[in-house]
Amino acid sequence: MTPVPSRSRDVVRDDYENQLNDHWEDKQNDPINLLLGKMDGLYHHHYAVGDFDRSVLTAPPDRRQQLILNEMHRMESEQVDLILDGLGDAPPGARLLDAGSGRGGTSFMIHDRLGCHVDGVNFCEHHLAFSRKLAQQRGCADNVRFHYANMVSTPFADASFRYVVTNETTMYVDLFEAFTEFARLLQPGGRYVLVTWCENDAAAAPGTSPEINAIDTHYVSRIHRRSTYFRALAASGLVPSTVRDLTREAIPYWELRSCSALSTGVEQPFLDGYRRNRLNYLVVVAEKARTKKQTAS
Ligand code: GPP
Ligand code: MG
Repeated sequence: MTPVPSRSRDVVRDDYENQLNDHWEDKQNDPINLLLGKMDGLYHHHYAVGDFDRSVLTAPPDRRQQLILNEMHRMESEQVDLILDGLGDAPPGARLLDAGSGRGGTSFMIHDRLGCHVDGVNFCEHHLAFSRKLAQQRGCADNVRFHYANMVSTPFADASFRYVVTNETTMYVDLFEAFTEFARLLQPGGRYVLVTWCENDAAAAPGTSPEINAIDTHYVSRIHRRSTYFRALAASGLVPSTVRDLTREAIPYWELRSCSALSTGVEQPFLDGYRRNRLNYLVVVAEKARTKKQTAS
């Protein structure tokens, strides 16, 4: 197995990225993710949409906490359907970039379901070692590879991917930089599927949402405004074909998670942010625009 390199200045480039890298390198004992992943080997670093089985909240006390965790894991795994639906009928073997691949849950699910050849990028070293080991164990290490790289500046050739996905990772990057990179990597007509939480410009002036500030502090993130996503997509030649606002649907997961003994304190800001419509949960599918020359050939 390729060894994971230690922090490189080409990859972790500035003070903010160093701080972010520290945050993730320090987050190695996170039972709310590890205990869920242990159930079936799919370790996620994203949340979920849709309702939960309310009966878990009134289950006998000795079983209740485990049932809550089971339900959270079911929801987090089903959340990947948002991406799979956005990809549509990807031909087997198509190349796909998972930008910000965490411990690999989304990459493995896409590979298992669609047969895509997946490259995940991440600059958290223990996440990389973890996901590479899982790929070996799952017998898919030739087709699901994890690279030490910054998602806004990857080592891949122009037009080498048919698909790019980001599953709740873009709150860590400059969107103009990231989307320019994704457009470079995509083939003409290639597709980008974005799932993210973002600040609703229509509800709050920049920097004035206490919920958003609390979430940013918790995760060392920089939540972007909804309008910034669309400006950055347009500036990069990525043309949205579908936009889904799933803000209401994002609430139940946080209600359930608030009842878990493993809750981390970030639940209330997410609940308040979504309920007050200051935080939005979006799924966007965008295609790379073709140039005149590409259209003619
Ligand atoms: C938190 O997921 C996810 C983010 C802050 C988005 C970026 C994720 C990357 C791996 C880059 P989590 O599952 O780690 O949060 P929690 O521990 O609160 O469940
Ligand atoms: Mg989690």
